[in-house]
Formats: sequence, structure tokens, C-alpha cells
Amino acid sequence: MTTIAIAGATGAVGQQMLECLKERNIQADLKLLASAKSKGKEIDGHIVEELTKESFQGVDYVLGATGNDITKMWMPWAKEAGCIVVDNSSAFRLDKDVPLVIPEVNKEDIKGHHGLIANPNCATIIALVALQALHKKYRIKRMIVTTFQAVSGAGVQGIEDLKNQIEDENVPSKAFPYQIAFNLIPQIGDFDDLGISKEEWKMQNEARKMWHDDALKVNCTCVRVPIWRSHSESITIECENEVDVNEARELVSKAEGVLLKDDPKNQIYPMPKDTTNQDLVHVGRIRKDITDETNHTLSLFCCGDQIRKGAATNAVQILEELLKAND
Ligand code: 11C
Repeated sequence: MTTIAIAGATGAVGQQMLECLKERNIQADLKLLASAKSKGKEIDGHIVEELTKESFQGVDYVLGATGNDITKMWMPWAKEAGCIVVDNSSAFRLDKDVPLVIPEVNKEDIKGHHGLIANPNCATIIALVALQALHKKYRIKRMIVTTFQAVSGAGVQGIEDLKNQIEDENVPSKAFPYQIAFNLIPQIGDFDDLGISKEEWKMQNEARKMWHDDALKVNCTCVRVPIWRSHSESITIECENEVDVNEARELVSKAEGVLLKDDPKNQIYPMPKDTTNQDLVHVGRIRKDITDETNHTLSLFCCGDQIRKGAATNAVQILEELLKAND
């Protein structure tokens, strides 16, 4: 029997990974790994073990759901034990010999792995799943993106901050630089000298890698919003080829991993409430950019559950591809 370990099994993404494995009926012996303080805890009939150097012996696949520093600590141990890792942290995403994969976008890149495949950033996954069919047809050269990212993207503390401040606005935030309830914060991650945050750079750097196009230009503004779960994105794409709105709608309606919700006159469009706790990226508000008379630009709105498709589901889909290749 195949053995799969989840590193960081007690966090939101780790627990979702466990659920996804079950939902997708992946048959394996499971090993849940976490820090010493979670040792002995029971999750869904499995006892959590402390993540140590020895944890990876006898493990075939690891799903990584720990932060960058912890991931950098255990990765050599998993490598030494011969495990194949699908890692959700950003620690290795841009490394040359590490494929960065969204199955709906570039699953063929998995083949080139050397024991480690990286899972992209959640907002990037949601955007690229929404855009893949349009990119294939029209070849996207430039994108302007504004994200509206849920508090759960910042972990359990993000949810706690919103909960506390809905009750009492005076409770200070621990996960955010300002109050998040009844507010928006246009900062996710630290800013560089250009005034661009780490999260904003990910959209360009990771999209370039998965679309194999170093010339792709992305102007991204990431905003934290007081929503529990599901990230939303307003996206404008400038394409090499001429675009057609009706054709674009048709392409999106047939795209893998996507649900077209685009009938604005009847108030049908994507909303984060509807994408929560499911795997499809909802896409709508597809329209011509009226500022571009050359007809190469489209705008749209999309939403996706960032803990599921933006993290756990995507990782488990990669694992499924690995298991298929090993059959
Ligand atoms: C957030 N997107 O909502 C972040 C969390 O690159 O994996 C995930 C960061 C990443 O705060």
C-alpha cells in the first residue's frame, strides 16, 4: 500500500488535504505530521505524529502544508528518505528544477520533477484556471489584476481577527497591520522599493513559469477583504490575438475546472460566497475593455476557494497525476 504523509496536517490547508484525499477516494496509508504541540491529537481517526527527521522513512509521497521556514527544515529529510513531495509553500516555487503546476494549465511539467513539485500561490491558481482557455486561444501578453483575498488566507489568526472585530472593533489585529472588519487592507506581504508586495510579485513570476513566457507582464494589486473564505479577482487581459466576447464566454464555459456564471442582466456573476467549500473557479462579467479600440483586451471577474482549489485540491490533483504515472 502507498504511504502518504501530510506535513502540517493540523493547519487549514493540511486538514483540507486530508479531506480531499478522502473525497477523491485515494487509497493509501496516511501519516499526519505536525509540530510537537499537536502530537497525539486525533483528526478523522488518525493520530497526529510529531514531524521529525525520522518521519519520512517508508513514506512514498508527502503533501507539504507548512510555512516556508519549516518546509526548508524538513525538505532534505524527505528527500533523503526518497519521498516525492508536493509542496504548498512558496519556498521552492521558482527553483529551476522544481515544476510549478496547476493540472488544468501545465500538468505535462510534472514529468520533469526531481522528487519535488510545487503548488502555486492561491490567487495565482484561481487566476490561471479562470484564464487558461482564453490564454490558449488569444495568447495573453499583459494582465492587470486586483485581488480581494479572504481572511482565511492569512491562517486561523486571520479568521480570529475578523471574528473578534465583528464583535468589538477595538480588538487589535494580530494577522493584519490594521483592523480588517468593516475595512479593506491593500497590503498582503512586505513591499519592495517599487512599492510592490511579495504576494503581487507571485502573480507575475509564477504565471510566467507555468505559461512558459518570461515576457508576460502582470500588474497586480492584492487587497485583504473581510470575507471568511474564497478569493475574488478582477482581471483585465491584453492579448496578442483579437478577442471576441461571445467566443470568450463559450471557451470559458468549456474550460476544465471552471464554471461560467455570466448573465449580469439577471444578476448572475461570481461571488465568493458561492465558491466556498467547492473546487470550481467561477468566472463571469466577461466583457470588452471599452478603452481598447483595437479589440485585444477583455475584462472579467472570478472567484475560487483558496483553501481547496487554491491549495489542497490542487496539490491532491498533482498527487493523482503522480499516482497515475506510477500505475
Ligand atoms: C493569502 N495568498 O491569502 C496568501 C496565502 O503564496 O502560498 C498563501 C501564500 C502563498 O494571504
